[in-house]
Amino acid sequence: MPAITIIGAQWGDEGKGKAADLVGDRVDYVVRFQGGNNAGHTVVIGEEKYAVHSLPVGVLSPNVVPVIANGVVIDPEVLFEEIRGLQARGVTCENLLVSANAHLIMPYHRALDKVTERFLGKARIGTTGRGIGPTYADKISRVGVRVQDMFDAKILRKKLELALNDKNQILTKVFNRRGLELERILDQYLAYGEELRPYVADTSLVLNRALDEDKVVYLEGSQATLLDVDHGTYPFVTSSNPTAGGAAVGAGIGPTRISKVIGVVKAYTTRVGAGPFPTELLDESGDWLREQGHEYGVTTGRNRRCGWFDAVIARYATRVNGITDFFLTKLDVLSGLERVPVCVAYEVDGVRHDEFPVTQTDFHHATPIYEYLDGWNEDMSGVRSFEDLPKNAQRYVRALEEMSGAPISAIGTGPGRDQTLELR
Ligand code: 2SA
Ligand code: GDP
Ligand code: MG
Repeated sequence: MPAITIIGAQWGDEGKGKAADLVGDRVDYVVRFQGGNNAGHTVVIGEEKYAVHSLPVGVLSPNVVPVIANGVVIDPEVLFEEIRGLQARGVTCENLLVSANAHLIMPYHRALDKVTERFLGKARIGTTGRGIGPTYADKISRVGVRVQDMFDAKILRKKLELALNDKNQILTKVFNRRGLELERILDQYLAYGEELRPYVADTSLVLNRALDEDKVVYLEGSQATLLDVDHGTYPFVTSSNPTAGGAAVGAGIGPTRISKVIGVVKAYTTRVGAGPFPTELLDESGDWLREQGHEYGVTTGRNRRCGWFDAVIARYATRVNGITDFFLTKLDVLSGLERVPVCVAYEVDGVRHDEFPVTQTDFHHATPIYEYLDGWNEDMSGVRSFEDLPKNAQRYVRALEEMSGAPISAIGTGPGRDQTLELR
């Protein structure tokens, strides 16, 4: 059986958690392949609401093996807290597998993320402050610390000496902060190593063997296409590759193993943190969407910026990810509008752009060209088939499908497990 990838098609928080949970009983492995505890994926099961940050959503399905693969960055303390929190609610996490090659978020990464953001002032990215960027920067600079380093005290000490030489200089001399103590971090991470050891595996080998045995592997993306360090709105991005190509690298499988790429897309758009956002609504319509859609960060609690659906972005996501199917979420949130604006193209300095502009400068100056579709008022939380949706909601879905370049194969009509319409 092939691998299936699920990715965010916009700026994150599209409802990937819910989409991944839905397939829980049909897949064998659910794999996080990039990002870290900057993610916040919500799953609502009956009356219970779960938010997972470091763990894949598959941890909530008893027969699934959850995997944290090589492309992820791990803050061990946060991971253990999350595991303990879930265990207290009866979720065992005992099948969890963690790659020996995943990089570790260290205390100096968190410190540097926070002070850099403060230092940048108005130019800040609006990161989650979890140390994600500095950890990936060290990975690429070849001075990162990996999970397997916690099993070798000598190596860990050497790596920490090298890192702290540099980081303490920056923290104390540039940012006027206190330096960090090597022995303390060493002891802490050696202890984490022992706690993590039972979960550590060659996850690439496990996943490849599983695929050889016709098992279903589900690759669960975090963040989203426009937060991708290569394809997103750089520099207002995260430091990994949340696009579908990143799934192969981050999980240690070949791209030919992936046969399906599901793009999760919201019926409108949100963004957390700084950066350009052409359809953003700074008036009461934006507040209305935030209230109706409960658009607040799952990790940091920040207000999400809200705007109308942007078909240029959806088409771009289809292109850079090779999306085979869309999962359209939160259609229910739009009930109550007389007309629903959809951005079909941009205007930049008097020129129409049907595709994502080549330069960020143009994207910053893009103003949306809207088409207005007729709205609907009916509550759809109890609707269980496409044909039972209000006619104008059906037309809205078909119009988005037409503009986005890939079929919509599922629709979310509420946060619950049963509030999904499958179309094909
Ligand atoms: P970072 O911390 O280095 O990854 O931040 C860089 C940018 O990436 C954005 N980012 C996110 N955007 C949406 N959702 C994310 N996860 C949380 C959630 C966010 C939260 O599910 O709600 O709770 O605030 C997420 N993670 C990173 C971030 O806003 C920066 O723009
Ligand atoms: P993720 O980061 O992509 O997993 O998304 P988040 O969990 O951060 O944010 C999505 C939010 O929308 C969560 O609170 C979900 O419970 C909720 N949600 C997901 N799908 C739907 C839907 O179809 N309708 C409504 N009303 N809420 C949804
Ligand atoms: Mg989220």
